[in-house]
Amino acid sequence: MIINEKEVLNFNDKKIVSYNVSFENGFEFEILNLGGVITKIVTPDKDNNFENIVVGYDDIKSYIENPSYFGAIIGRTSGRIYNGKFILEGNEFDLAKNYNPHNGHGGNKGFNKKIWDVEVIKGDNKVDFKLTTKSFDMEESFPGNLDICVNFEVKKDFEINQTYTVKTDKTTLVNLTNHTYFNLSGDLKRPVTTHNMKLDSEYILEIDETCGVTGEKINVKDTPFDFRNLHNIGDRIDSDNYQIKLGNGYDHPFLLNNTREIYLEDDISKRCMTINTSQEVVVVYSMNFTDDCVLYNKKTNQKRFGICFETQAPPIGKNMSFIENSILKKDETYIQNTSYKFFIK
Ligand code: G6D
Repeated sequence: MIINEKEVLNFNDKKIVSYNVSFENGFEFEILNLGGVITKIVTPDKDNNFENIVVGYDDIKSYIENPSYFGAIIGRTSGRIYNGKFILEGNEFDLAKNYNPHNGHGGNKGFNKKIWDVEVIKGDNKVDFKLTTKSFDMEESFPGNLDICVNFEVKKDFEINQTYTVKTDKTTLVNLTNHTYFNLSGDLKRPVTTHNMKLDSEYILEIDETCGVTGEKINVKDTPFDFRNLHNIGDRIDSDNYQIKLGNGYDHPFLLNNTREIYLEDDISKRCMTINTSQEVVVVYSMNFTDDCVLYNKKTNQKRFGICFETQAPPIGKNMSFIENSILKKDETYIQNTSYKFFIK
């Protein structure tokens, strides 16, 4: 295996560094210290063409703003916190309403904007990329000093295991995820509407017209959200379903059943992946909006060119619904895992 560290940008006197591992079998992974952004996951298609299966920008400078959170670690919290406020132990906290009228993805300067410390630990047929950082008391108006570690164990046999660990010195909210957009066609050849997905989930969390979670569940039976059997992603993505219209596609938290496994395949390249997680929810986001940045396929039309599986606790909805799922107390350790496995059908 070849491990490569490279300064790719100097921004405000901060070094943006990429960390890359490529194995003898062609599997390749690359991550930035900026936001823990995954810029490359390279796997073979049925004809052994090795191509990138994550969405990314053409110009590395686009990752400074990264309006779509490509590949980034999301925190302190994921998704929207309804009305950008919460009450914890009798104290009210007012957050940035960057997802007006809600707070989203940790606020104006969430974990996707941090320059993480990166330790590269070489093992037998694997490399651990150990990302650590701190978040200080009242940073983005959240209480508590946090020590955060996100470890990416990248194994030669096309596997990536993420472990998220957080400790706090006072009761706070923590709900981390990864915001990688996957596209199994390889090098963004085709939109993900050509992919098929299987997801063991009977309920989604209802969103309202502000895309905030209402606190109610909706059974997926006879809806475009039923992926309990393998189903094409594009088939119902623009259907006349109220929740689909509110999200402008898929942008909903799915409550995972006990298997907590998601399967994605591309019938043309025959690339497949499974996601397994300790988390109780996955927000499936079908890239329903585009930002103005150019992708590495030199295109700006990004709509539906990626799909995110934001494994997490349920977003905090109306009337602080689900807040208990994101509370971390001083004597507790937040620890969650999500793994990716890539293979050919
Ligand atoms: C949109 O509503 C979606 C979010 O879920 C997503 O994370 C973001 O775009 C990138 O706001």
